[in-house]
Amino acid sequence: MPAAANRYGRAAQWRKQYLKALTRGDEDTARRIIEGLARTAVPLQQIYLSVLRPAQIAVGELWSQGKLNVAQEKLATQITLTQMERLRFMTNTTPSRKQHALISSVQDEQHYVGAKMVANLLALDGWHVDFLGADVPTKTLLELIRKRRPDMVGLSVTMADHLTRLGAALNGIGRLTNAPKIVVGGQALKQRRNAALPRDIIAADASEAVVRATQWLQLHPRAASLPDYLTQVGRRIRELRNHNNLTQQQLADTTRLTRAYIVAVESGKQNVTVDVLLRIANALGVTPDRLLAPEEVPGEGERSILEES
Ligand code: B12
Repeated sequence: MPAAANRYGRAAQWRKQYLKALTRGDEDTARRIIEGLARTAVPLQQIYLSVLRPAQIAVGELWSQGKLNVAQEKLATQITLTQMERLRFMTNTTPSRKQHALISSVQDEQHYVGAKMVANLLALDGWHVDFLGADVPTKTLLELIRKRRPDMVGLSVTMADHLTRLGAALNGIGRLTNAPKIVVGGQALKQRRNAALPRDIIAADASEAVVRATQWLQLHPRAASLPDYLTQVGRRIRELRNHNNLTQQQLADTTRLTRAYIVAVESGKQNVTVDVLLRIANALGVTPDRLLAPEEVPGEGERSILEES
């Protein structure tokens, strides 16, 4: 098995073990798992999005099933936040550009792990970052933005009840002279089609926030490597196929390709021609650019680690 595949296969196992450590409140084991991943050169972004985030979501599921209480949920979250910081310090995050981002959760919003991920990934990308954390009163947020004049403001909202707070903050920022770019994210915006917000300011996850930020400010538009790009396109196709309730075989039949070919495309192992891309896009009811753009599929359900075999 190629080193990378092996590494990511092990990452899936470690994800389960990490969740187990969280549910036991076992910080030592959690730390060892994360250190192990970092040592085998799994990128910080991957650890955040493929290990820590799913584990936190699974903790939420266990809490809602009454299997963990609030104290255990809080302990798990503190363990995760500690690992995030440790990873940040293990990686060089000295600001290497003059761009400045300010990241915050909206007023009343107590959740801030996602916002912290965005802040840390931007720092890793060389940004100066002010991270404000949870429940920042809108009035004081606006005052600070006026004072510190960030190039970009990132706002996080998890609970749908707090979307009005987000609206108030956006209105306030919009009225500032030389208003900064805005990016918003968080679970309350998952159904982005339903959100009464300009689509282009919503980012699906922390890594997309970084991509958007670099595009907007025309910072080093990063040329993704071909394998990375194919993986991204493959993932998008799989998400859209699931969204359309199609099996790989059904997609293969409609596109006159084989199932093995679809498997290879979805796993980023197959470089596709424009002809194939068009056929797949047509079968999925989208334009080809939807397959190429780094964008979340609305309504796509994530598989929980609790269900992973
Ligand atoms: C830990 C936790 C808490 C902690 C938060 C502590 C902290 N420091 O953050 C505490 C105990 C305070 C808490 C409180 C509550 N919680 Co809570 N909580 C969670 C839990 C288990 C984990 C959150 C987390 O760490 N997620 C991991 C992060 C990384 O994911 P994320 O936030 O989605 O972030 C990603 C993206 O959304 C995006 N993103 C996020 N922010 C931003 C910002 C920008 C700019 C961008 C670009 C992207 C972006 O990027 C991130 C990385 O990809 C979740 C479970 C879950 N599904 O997430 C429940 C959960 C969110 N909580 C829930 C509930 C119900 C509550 C309470 C109402 C419980 C109560 N009755 O008191 C309160 C609400 C408090 C409030 N007023 O906000 C529900 C929400 C259900 C719903 N949608 O209505 C969940 C889903 C649990 C569940 N399964 O039912 N909670």
